Amino acid sequence: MKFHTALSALCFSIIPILVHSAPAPEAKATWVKSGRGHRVIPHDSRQAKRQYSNNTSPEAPVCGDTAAAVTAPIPNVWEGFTDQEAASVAYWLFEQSNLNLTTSEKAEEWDNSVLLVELQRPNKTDVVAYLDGSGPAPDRYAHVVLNIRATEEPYYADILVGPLPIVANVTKWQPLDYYHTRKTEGRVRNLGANDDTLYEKLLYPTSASIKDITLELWNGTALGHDNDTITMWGIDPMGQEDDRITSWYMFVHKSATDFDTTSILSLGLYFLVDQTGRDPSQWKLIGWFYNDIWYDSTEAFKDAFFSPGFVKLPINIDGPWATTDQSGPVLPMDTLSPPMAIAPAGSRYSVDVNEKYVEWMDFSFYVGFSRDTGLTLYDIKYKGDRIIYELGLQEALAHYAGADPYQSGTAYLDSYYGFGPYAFQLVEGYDCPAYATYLNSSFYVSETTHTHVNSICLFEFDADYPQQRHSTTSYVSATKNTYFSLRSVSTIGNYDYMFTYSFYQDGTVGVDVRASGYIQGAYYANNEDYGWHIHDALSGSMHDHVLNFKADFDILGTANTVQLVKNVATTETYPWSQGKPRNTMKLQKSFIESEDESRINFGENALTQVIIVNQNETNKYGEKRGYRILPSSGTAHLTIQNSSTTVNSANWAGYDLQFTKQKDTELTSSHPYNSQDVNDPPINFDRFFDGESLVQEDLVAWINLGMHHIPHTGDLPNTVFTTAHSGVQFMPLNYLLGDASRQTVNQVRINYDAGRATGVETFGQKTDICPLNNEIADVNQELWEYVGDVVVRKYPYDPNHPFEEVLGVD
Ligand SMILES: *[C@@H]1O[C@H](CO)[C@@H](O)[C@H](O)[C@H]1NC(C)=O
Ligand SMILES: *[C@@H]1O[C@H](CO)[C@@H](O)[C@H](O)[C@H]1NC(C)=O
Ligand SMILES: *[C@@H]1O[C@H](CO)[C@@H](O)[C@H](O)[C@H]1NC(C)=O
Ligand SMILES: *[C@@H]1O[C@H](CO)[C@@H](O)[C@H](O)[C@H]1NC(C)=O
Ligand SMILES: *[C@@H]1O[C@H](CO)[C@@H](O)[C@H](O)[C@H]1NC(C)=O
Ligand SMILES: *[C@@H]1O[C@H](CO)[C@@H](O)[C@H](O)[C@H]1NC(C)=O
Ligand SMILES: *[C@@H]1O[C@H](CO)[C@@H](O)[C@H](O)[C@H]1NC(C)=O
Ligand SMILES: *[C@@H]1O[C@H](CO)[C@@H](O)[C@H](O)[C@H]1NC(C)=O
Ligand SMILES: *[C@@H]1O[C@H](CO)[C@@H](O)[C@H](O)[C@H]1NC(C)=O
Ligand SMILES: [Cu+2]
Repeated sequence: MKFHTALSALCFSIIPILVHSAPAPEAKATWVKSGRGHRVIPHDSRQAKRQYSNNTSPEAPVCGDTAAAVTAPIPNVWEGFTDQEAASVAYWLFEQSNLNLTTSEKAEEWDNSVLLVELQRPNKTDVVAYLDGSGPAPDRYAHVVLNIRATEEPYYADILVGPLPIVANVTKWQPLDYYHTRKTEGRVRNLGANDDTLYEKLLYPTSASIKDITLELWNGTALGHDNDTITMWGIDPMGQEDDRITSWYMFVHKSATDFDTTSILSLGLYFLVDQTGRDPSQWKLIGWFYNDIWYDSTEAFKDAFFSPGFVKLPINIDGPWATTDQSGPVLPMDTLSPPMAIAPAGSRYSVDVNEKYVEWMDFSFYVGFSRDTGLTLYDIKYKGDRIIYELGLQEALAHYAGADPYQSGTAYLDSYYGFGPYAFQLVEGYDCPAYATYLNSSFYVSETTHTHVNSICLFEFDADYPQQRHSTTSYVSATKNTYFSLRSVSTIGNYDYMFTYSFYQDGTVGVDVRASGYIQGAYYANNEDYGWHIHDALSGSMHDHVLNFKADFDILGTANTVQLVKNVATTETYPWSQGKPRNTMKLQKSFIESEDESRINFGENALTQVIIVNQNETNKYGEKRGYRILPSSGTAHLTIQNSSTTVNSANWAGYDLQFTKQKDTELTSSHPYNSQDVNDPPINFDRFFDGESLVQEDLVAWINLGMHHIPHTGDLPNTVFTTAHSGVQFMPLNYLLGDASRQTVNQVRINYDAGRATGVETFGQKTDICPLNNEIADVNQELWEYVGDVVVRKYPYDPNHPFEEVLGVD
């Protein structure tokens, strides 16, 4: 989450490094590439040896088959703009002389520019009518974010342009703030408008003023030269107390290798500046902090530093310890190819690539993608009924703490940087199985559309355990656990978040987030109470990750209620207990009546079940049909109460689960510019809670996943996905009359008697498999097809020459 502050949110200096350690293998002549780069293995390759049953169809399936084609029942109303649409909006904006826009390429700190042109997703009220066939397709509007800097008080402006298509002299724009809790015509102050000047006029001169000290401590300088070996990182969010804008800066070593190591090379010297306003002459240094001692001037710091007895602390130096390449002795047999997943019959799901619509077994859904939050799933249906209207990330908070002011002041709200722009191409065979189907994602930046090819993957996977089994003295039955996943990874600065949405044959839907990449380490001095000492002068700085997801449930319609069912210890006397009390347990069932009681935690000892039910949809036994929300891996909400750092900008972070009545005006729990005004942010989630009834209403669940992360030596060089994992599941509860997974034929019953199998029932499974011989060798070949970005210029836009080869756009 850490960026050099001089980089704007839309800078792309952080591109994954692909280290080519071996020459590209020669492409083999037998490989036929399909349009999407998926392998098509010739049919005359070696046939699979083993046949498992007699159900052999005459046509052998093909390995690496992409998803079957399907046509979405209705067009995807959440899908982003076509190149043409985005270009037309960009043209129109630049024609509006009152907006006084400068193209991003030319824009400097005192020019207005366009930061975003994106589809404004339509209101649920309009979409549901359309989905259900009782209303027209919703109008399309553009959500535009302007960076207004040709003024003393720079601000970001959310505006709405439309309806589309653009009609000259007819199309209008209006402020967009109907889903903000603070009504300021969509305007949010921009605290980063002066970033370039700030380095030039304040930070480098400050660093230069103690050049003698930086040279003596670290043999380096931070002066803004290419040969600087150290640099300065500012806190996010900036200090915003008493109408002053302040920031702490920390010295760090720049990476001395090609690896992204800077976030673990802190040097332990900090300074505080007042950077309020746009006039550099008003900016000033407030003081220095080193080894737990505060100096209120540069002079005081220098006097102390050059006095006898000044304690100089050790430093963090880049080296092999910080790089991720293979190191250490090769483990026994580890050079042999490990087990790998294959799809022996090709894909078993269908995708409408144009509409980003997916069908797998009894599930279907649409995929949306946005700059702020990346992937969102819409209109998730199970067995023909919508169960969730919208499911997606809202915001990710990484809230640090420490005895030093840098860690104490850091609480990243990552939608500021955007999950969309950082959802890079996935690595086939590593991020997703090699046979997965891939979709592209696109986002607008600087009058271009960037496409990250193959940045969303879809695949079936076989869990390493069956979903059902039972043994008796005469038979054993077991069912394969095949599930379906949709995945993307967003690398926000030093950290990589992997988001996975999974669908299971019993009707369960899962959401998982995993974290990897480089930690933001703290300088170790005096931080014993805030982390572990994990390298020479490095502390694994404690922090809470809290990631908020919106799940707009529609269980058999929109009239839903949250039911709580709690196991409680009790002492009961029963008619049969002959007057003797018995210490036992029973259920306590209740409903959440209103938003006054809808902010809850999963609770101690997993005693409480949280279920979204439709009270009017009971099954034949009179039980309400519903979906239960349960953690599937640890979850977390924010430890800190009433944070001094985030103030009102992350009020969604304090509970595991929060329920509100769905409203078009309460669209998102967070706003990407909440960090710009933490006291009075554009969206203050607390304001959603105004006592409304939640009984048989359209409900939204705001669910927090997260981890209390205290990095230890095992987080070096990178945190591992293995344990940095949080997950939640939505499980059908009394929803159907039995377990839906009985429908799969991928189960077996083996009868046996007297030590022999007497019958094997495989329920009509087909076991044809495609030839597998080239599978493993091909995976490495695929890695050479990693391409990164594709960029389409929107202004000026030339449909005949749409592509610009740009990698690492700055
Ligand atoms: C295939 O079918 C034949 C004839 O029906 C049967 O004898 C044989 O056991 C079957 N093989 C398998 C593997 O099921
Ligand atoms: C328009 O923006 C330019 C900078 O790009 C600025 O100099 C000028 O004053 C602005 N004009 C108005 C009318 O705001
Ligand atoms: C839009 O209005 C301007 C000025 O009022 C006029 O010159 C132009 O022709 C109009 N364009 C269209 C497409 O009507
Ligand atoms: C200090 O840095 C300079 C220039 O980067 C380098 O040439 C020199 O070897 C360094 N000295 C030490 C003691 O590391
Ligand atoms: C670093 O670069 C600056 C400016 O280009 C130059 O003046 C200085 O001598 C260089 N320092 C070293 C140690 O190479
Ligand atoms: C992804 O983008 C690339 C490059 O523009 C294109 O060739 C490919 O067809 C796209 N894939 C999909 C699934 O749309
Ligand atoms: C739903 O059930 C409640 C009683 O639980 C009843 O009052 C109400 O009319 C029902 N609504 C519908 C739409 O059936
Ligand atoms: C939160 O902290 C601030 C500053 O310490 C204090 O003024 C405010 O009353 C606190 N609010 C709550 C709800 O505790
Ligand atoms: C969406 O709903 C909001 C809040 O009711 C309303 O202000 C806005 O105009 C609606 N948008 C459209 C396109 O109807
Ligand atoms: Cu972490």
